[in-house]
Amino acid sequence: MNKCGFVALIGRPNAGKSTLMNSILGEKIAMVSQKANATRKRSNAIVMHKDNQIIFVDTPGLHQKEKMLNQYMLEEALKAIGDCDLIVYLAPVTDSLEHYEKFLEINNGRKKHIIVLSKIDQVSQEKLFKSIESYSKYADKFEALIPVSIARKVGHEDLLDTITKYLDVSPYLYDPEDITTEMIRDIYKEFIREAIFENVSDEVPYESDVLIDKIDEKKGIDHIKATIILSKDSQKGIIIGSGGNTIKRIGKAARLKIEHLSGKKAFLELFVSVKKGWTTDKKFLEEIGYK
Ligand SMILES: Nc1nc2c(ncn2[C@@H]2O[C@H](COP(=O)(O)OP(=O)(O)O)[C@@H](O)[C@H]2O)c(=O)[nH]1
Ligand SMILES: [Mg+2]
Repeated sequence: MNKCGFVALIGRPNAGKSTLMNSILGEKIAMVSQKANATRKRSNAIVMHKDNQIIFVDTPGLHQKEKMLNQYMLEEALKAIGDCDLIVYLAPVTDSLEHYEKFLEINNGRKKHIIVLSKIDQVSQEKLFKSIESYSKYADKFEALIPVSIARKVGHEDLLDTITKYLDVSPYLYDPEDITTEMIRDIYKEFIREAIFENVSDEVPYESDVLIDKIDEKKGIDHIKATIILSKDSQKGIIIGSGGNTIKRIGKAARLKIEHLSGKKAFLELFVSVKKGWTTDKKFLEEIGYK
């Protein structure tokens, strides 16, 4: 009698959702960044736990929707709530209850949820207990509250056991050998975007995207061509850097992530192209997959 179901990871940007998903999977497939709003699309990880299959759906996070791209990102999170069997709501232990209350409003009792208090390595025991206590006010709203630290690898087993408890008996939906239903090109795209977030600051990462033009799988080495899309001409110099230094660093960082996942050598060729104001260009957003 195995269980199987979809679990949406919901929480504000930077709560640690992507980190948690990667850490549970033990493979890195979702991008993690110190900067908020790095995750744009839903992605998933298929995790086998004691013969049960949990499909985690990582989301861009709940946030205000000013820009069209942000609006898309919020909708992605809402869709994940609609499609899942259970929500894991991530709250950094230092957050006030305000974010959680907003989530309660959005979810409106539609789906059951477990609260994960994340980043507990950042506070004292005393602060942790205080935080747990503050959530007890809403004890009738959530199924369980689990403190987790990815940095200290605390809470995983407990979380997976608890999730399993709230899933239904069901045949596996995916091959237990698979780790994700993502296309490899979507994962590579996220690796390059993550490398951009790591290497350039200010608005450039937010106003850039990546298109994978070609993946040529050759014996012993994969040849990947990708284009970095920017929204202003002035961003070109920033991405390329003096003597091409920045784009070289981006390319190297992304290549290492790709090689780590594929277990193979990779040759990554990066191009740069400017598409003025793309983050508010509905047609172009659709063209590159934000439908
Ligand atoms: N100290 C600490 N930092 C964490 C933990 N989990 C995530 N982070 C950091 O929090 C930041 C945001 O993480 P990310 O997974 O991208 O958040 P997301 O926007 O919710 O997907 C990153 O810099 C992570 O390294 C944790 O358990 N402890
Ligand atoms: Mg994320």
